[in-house]
Amino acid sequence: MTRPAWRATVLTIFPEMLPGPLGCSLAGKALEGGLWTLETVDIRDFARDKHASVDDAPFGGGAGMVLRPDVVDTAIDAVAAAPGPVIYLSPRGAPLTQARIAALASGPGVVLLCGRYEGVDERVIEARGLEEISLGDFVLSGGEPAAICLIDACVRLLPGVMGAADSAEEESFSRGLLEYPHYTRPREWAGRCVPEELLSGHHERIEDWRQAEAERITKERRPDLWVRYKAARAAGGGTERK
Ligand code: 9WO
Repeated sequence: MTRPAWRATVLTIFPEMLPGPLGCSLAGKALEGGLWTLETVDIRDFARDKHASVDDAPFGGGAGMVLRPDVVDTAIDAVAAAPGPVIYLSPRGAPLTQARIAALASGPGVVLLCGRYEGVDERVIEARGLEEISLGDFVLSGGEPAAICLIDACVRLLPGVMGAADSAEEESFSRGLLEYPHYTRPREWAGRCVPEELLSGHHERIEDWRQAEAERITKERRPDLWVRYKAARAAGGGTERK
């Protein structure tokens, strides 16, 4: 028995935004190669009236429009057979982590609801028990670019998408540290030399240097990650995720 390809289902009023950048490069090749599949669902197809309105003015007043709960609910019904959790991408969501990405990528797929305007009526979020996820503390004009980012992060982890070299030796966040610096030819550029350790050819010395640099950069730039890394290491979880 071979399991079906990982599936991304995207609910949006701008289906033409997909696959977008996911049609290029690594993700695009994997899509063409059938390693994952993409279904876009136009929320507007589930509008009830003849004007196909999906949004309305907010109760209580204020600027902008809100996506109607009945329309969004019907659109979610239409993808009931789609595999994976239904996630609403919003700045109010729980911060997305590499650990959540890894969990989603190892599952059957994901259903992503993309809001527009000022958002989605709160009642459909409650009634559906939607998981809300944020990529960071900023506001987009809609959830679609965030959906594209989330899918990209999952797809690169799917078996066969990236070279075995990369997938085996996990990067940056999986180890709980930021990435160490990278260098390529030329050995000297604009008066700057490649660190001597990397030219030494001594595998252990190179690994030590990279580990020290990853720690230095994490300490400097992300004291929050550094605290967690140290705690995980103290607890004996050398490969602890999150
Ligand atoms: C717009 C707005 C306008 C006036 C006052 C308050 C407001 N809130 C918003 C808003 O948050 N709009 C969102 C637009 C509604 C959901 C879809 N949109 C969205 C998703 N913007 N940014 C994201 C997002 C998703 C994931 N990670 C980062 C940002």
